[in-house]
Amino acid sequence: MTSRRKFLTNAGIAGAVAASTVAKSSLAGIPEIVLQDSAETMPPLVPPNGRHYHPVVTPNGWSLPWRMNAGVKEFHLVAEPVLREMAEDFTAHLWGYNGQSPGPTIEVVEGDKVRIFVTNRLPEHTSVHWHGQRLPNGMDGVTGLNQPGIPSGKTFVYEFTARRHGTFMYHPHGDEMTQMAMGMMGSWVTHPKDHVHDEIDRDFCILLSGFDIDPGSATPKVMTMLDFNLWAWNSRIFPGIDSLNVRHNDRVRVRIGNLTMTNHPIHLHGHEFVVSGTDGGPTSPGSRWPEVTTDIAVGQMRQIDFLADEEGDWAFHCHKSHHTMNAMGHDVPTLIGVDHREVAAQITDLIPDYMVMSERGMADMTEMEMPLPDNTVPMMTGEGPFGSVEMGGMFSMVKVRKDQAPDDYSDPGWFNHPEGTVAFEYNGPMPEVQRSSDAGNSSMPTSEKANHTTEVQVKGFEKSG
Ligand SMILES: [Cu+2]
Repeated sequence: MTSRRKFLTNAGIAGAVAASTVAKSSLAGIPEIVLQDSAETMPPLVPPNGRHYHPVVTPNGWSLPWRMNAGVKEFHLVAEPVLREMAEDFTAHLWGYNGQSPGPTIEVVEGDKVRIFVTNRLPEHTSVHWHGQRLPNGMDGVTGLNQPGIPSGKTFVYEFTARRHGTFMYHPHGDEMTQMAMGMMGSWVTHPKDHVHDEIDRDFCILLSGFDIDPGSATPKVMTMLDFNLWAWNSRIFPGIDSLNVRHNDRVRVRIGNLTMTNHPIHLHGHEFVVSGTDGGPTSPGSRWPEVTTDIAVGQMRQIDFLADEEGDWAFHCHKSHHTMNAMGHDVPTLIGVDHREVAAQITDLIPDYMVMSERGMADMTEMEMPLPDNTVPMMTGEGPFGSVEMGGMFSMVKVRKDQAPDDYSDPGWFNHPEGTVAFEYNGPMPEVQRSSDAGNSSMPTSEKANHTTEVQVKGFEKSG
């Protein structure tokens, strides 16, 4: 989590970057390259020029500064290999833009004329597709179809007007499978030119991505089709994903784009939201209904809005339980000798029914007693105020606080529950077990199988009297 002190330091750096890139002396040639070497959440980039808008915050990310050149907003994206800290003690060798994966969020206003210089520092050609935008066909970025690929070392220029407002993405459209598996993608927000957007107090941007990186290694396997083992938000995995920190009664918007190879049902605890926008733009108010989970299909964007009117630390995560786990470490050859599970796997080859891993559920896996290889995050982890959260991957929190200052996005720490509002242990007598014999009138008849009961004895659990 981003500490308050670190966050303020970063606020200073981001402010300086934004100011320096609009220096009048540099208004010739190509815009300077702004790199980001931190995976911390940067504060919103308040527009230094152009039309006013309410900027977004990209958790564990940042927005790209621009320069204004004769009425055109000019950005400079650099496609390049990057080192991305996906969580503490785990850094991946990815490809991205301007120092990080995902690339910086690009924010413009509806009607803005935009020029994006794309410099390719990858070892192969690339291109950028501006997913969801209305633009001239030759600016759509499909290698071979709309343009030649941008060769290594070359810079191409894309020019178009941001014609409609909404949530967009950008990603390569040349050797797409490799380049997206390596983390090349970014968010794009076109703010409306009227101030509809001011109805929102906090606006967050999250890109969903999937990686296949073996424990102990650092480079994704790019040939993987479906069996990804790391599920990321903005190329971060829990417990590395910063929480979304808001003030009580804030109107909160979260824009989520899916550039993985599967769908993600994104679930918010404690509140209902509406889908206020899709890939195609804002939904009409009459078409919205309250939900607590919305499924985001491959290639889609969803914009959800809710009123943060319940204080606390609310889980916010993908509801596919395998997507809230990190890579499993039990089949890693380097662990042989200390890992009883590895032995179990070999025994399983001889005795198929032999089981050791989940005798008592998987919670034991949380705090693995064996040493992990270097550069790896445990499968289920994350220390909360009551113990391990037993999560990984696509999991974060929305922290709602009465005393969060309006412009403060920093982590307020754990929620201080009012007395008597936390689930507690019952210590009284247990009633006798009563079995229901009322099958009802319309139940299906049971089969005529011999009725026998198998009692499972779990070692270490004595029957309580
Ligand atoms: Cu998911």
